[in-house]
Amino acid sequence: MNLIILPKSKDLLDVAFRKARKASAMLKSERNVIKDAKGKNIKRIETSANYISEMLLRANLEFPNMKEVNPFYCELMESTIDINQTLKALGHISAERRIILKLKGNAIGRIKGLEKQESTKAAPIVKEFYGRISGLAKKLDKSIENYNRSAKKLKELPKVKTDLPTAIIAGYPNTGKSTILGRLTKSKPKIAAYPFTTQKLEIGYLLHKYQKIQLIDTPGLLDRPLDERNKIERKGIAAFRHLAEAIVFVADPTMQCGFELEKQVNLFNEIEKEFEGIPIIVVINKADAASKEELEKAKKAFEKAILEGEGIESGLGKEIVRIVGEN
Ligand SMILES: Nc1nc2c(ncn2[C@@H]2O[C@H](COP(=O)(O)OP(=O)(O)O)[C@@H](O)[C@H]2O)c(=O)[nH]1
Ligand SMILES: [Mg+2]
Repeated sequence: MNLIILPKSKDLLDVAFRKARKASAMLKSERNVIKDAKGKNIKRIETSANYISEMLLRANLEFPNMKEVNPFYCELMESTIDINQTLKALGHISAERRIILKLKGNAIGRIKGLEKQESTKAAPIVKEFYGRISGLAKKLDKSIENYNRSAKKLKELPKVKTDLPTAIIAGYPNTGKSTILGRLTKSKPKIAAYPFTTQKLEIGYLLHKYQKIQLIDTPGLLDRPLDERNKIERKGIAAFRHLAEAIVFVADPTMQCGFELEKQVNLFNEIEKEFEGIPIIVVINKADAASKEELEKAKKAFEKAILEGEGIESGLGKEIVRIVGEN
C-alpha cells in the first residue's frame, strides 16, 4: 500500500515555518506599509497552515477505506495492525487538522481587519498563530506515532493482484515448488515480503491465450504443519482463502526433500481442511528421479495426482487453466 509516513510534529512545524518564511520573502515588497504587512503575514499563515493540513490530510486520504478493501488484504490488515487504534489516530489527526484550518481563517481575518496605522500588529498575530498550531501539532505526536507504526506495516504487505485468477502453491520445502513455478511461468518470479514469514513470496504469471493466472509460492507458510503456527500466523495463512481459486500441492516421492511421504500426506490433509471448498491439484514431482516403488506408493497416497518431472507445462499447466481459468 502506498501510504505517507508523517513527520514528527517538530519536523512538520520546522518545514511548515521554513516554507512560510520563503513564500513570504518571495512576495515583492509593497510601498504601502499596511498592505505590505498584511500580504506577507497572511502568506506566512496560509503557507504554514496549508502545508501541515495537506500532510495530515494525505494520511487520511491514502488510508484504505475498510469497507472497500479486498478481503485478502482486510484479513492481512487485521492480523498485522490494530485497525481501531489506527482509525482513532487518524480521526484525531483529522480533527486537529480542521482546528488548524479554523485558526488559519481567524488569524487571516484579524490581519485583514487591521487599520492603516496598525501594521506592526500583523507579525504578532502570526506569532500567536504559530504558537497555537505548535501546541496543537505537539499534541498529535502520539497519534502520528500510532498511525506511522501501522502505515509502515501496511506498506510492507505483499503486492499481489487481487483481480487475477490465482493458484497458491503448497508442499514441504525442497519438494520442487519454486522449480515448478519457474517452469510454468517462464519468467523470473517477483518477490514480495509477507508478514509472519522471514521468507518471501514468489509470484509468477502463467499466460494462457488471453488469460493471465497468478501463481504464488508461499515458502515458510504452507510448507509445514499448521498446528506449529500461532493464531496470528494462522490468520495470515487463512487470508489466502480469499485469493486462491486453486491450490497446487507439491509432493516429493523420492524423500530427497527430507520429509517422509506420510508427513506430506498429513500436510495435504491439513491444507485440504484449512481451505475447504477450494480445489487442490496434487503434483507428484520428481517423477524422473523416483523409483518405481516410490512412485507407486505416492500414487496410492495421492489418488488423482498429476505426475511431473520433465515437461511440467503440459499436465499441470493445463489443469490449472482448467480449474482457475474458466471464470
Ligand atoms: N530430479 C528432480 N529434481 C527436482 C525436480 N524439481 C525440483 N527438483 C530439485 O529439488 C530441489 C528443490 O527444489 P525447489 O524448487 O527449490 O523446492 P522448493 O523448496 O519446494 O521451492 C532442487 O535441487 C531442484 O533442482 C524434478 O522434477 N526432478
Ligand atoms: Mg522454494
